[in-house]
Amino acid sequence: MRIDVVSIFPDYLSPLQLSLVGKARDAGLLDLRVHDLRDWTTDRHRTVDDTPVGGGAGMVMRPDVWASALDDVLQDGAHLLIPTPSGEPLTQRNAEALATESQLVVACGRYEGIDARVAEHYRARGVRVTEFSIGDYVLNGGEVAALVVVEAVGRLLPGVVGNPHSLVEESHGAAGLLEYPVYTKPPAWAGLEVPEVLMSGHHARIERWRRDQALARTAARRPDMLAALDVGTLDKHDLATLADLGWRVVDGALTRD
Ligand code: JEE
Repeated sequence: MRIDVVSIFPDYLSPLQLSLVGKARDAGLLDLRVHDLRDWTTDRHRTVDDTPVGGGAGMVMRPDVWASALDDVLQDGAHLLIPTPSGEPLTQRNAEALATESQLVVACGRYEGIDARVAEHYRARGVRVTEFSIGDYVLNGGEVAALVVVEAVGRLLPGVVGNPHSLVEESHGAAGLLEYPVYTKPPAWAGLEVPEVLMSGHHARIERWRRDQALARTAARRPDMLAALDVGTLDKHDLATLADLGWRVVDGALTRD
């Protein structure tokens, strides 16, 4: 896969040389190229922004400079990704789909964002364009979102994760619950014990304990995920655990008491 990232702060993307994504690059699975948008400016001051039409705070990135850059970088069949606070949430499902693409181009805006006609223009030309957000908080630009999407996609490329079993486990575990807590040695540390059941060697009891932990964590931290859960994936013991946590099935969906 080829990924191009275009930004006025290309140095912000230097973490991509490291660790997991760096391994994908070294292995030749990922051709990652970072570009400076200002290389496509033509004026003496290398201007990339202008005032918002209709008024308002801040500056907006000019469509002409962006189109010069994107016309050069986009290959046939590319998927253009535009981070924006008003985008659709980036999910593991999106990352899995993006991992099958031949080229991703991430257009990192700054200021108040990129002139909306850029997305419109490339859609009209038949380019797949996704405006996405990494969460409900406001960043200063798209660079951190580019790091996030490159890491999320990069680790899914065949041959990148050291242990392919962990990816299989992920697609199962992604059955709509948060993960159970994990422990390593020593069995006692800082006055805290590893839960007894994990040392029992009793596989069925361990599985049940982990499932209950996942249910309790999800109830406490992500009640939205419980409410959206397919109740058909829950067994009798799950429902008993959830009842103890104050959740029951009403009209085929989990509801808080
Ligand atoms: C791309 C510029 C900064 C700040 C206006 C009005 C928006 C843009 N999850 C995410 N949070 N933030 C981004 C993101 C931020 C960006 C750009 C992505 C380009 N900025 C910027 C403020 C505003 N605000 C009030 O509502 C919130 C616009 C992002 C992602 N992905």
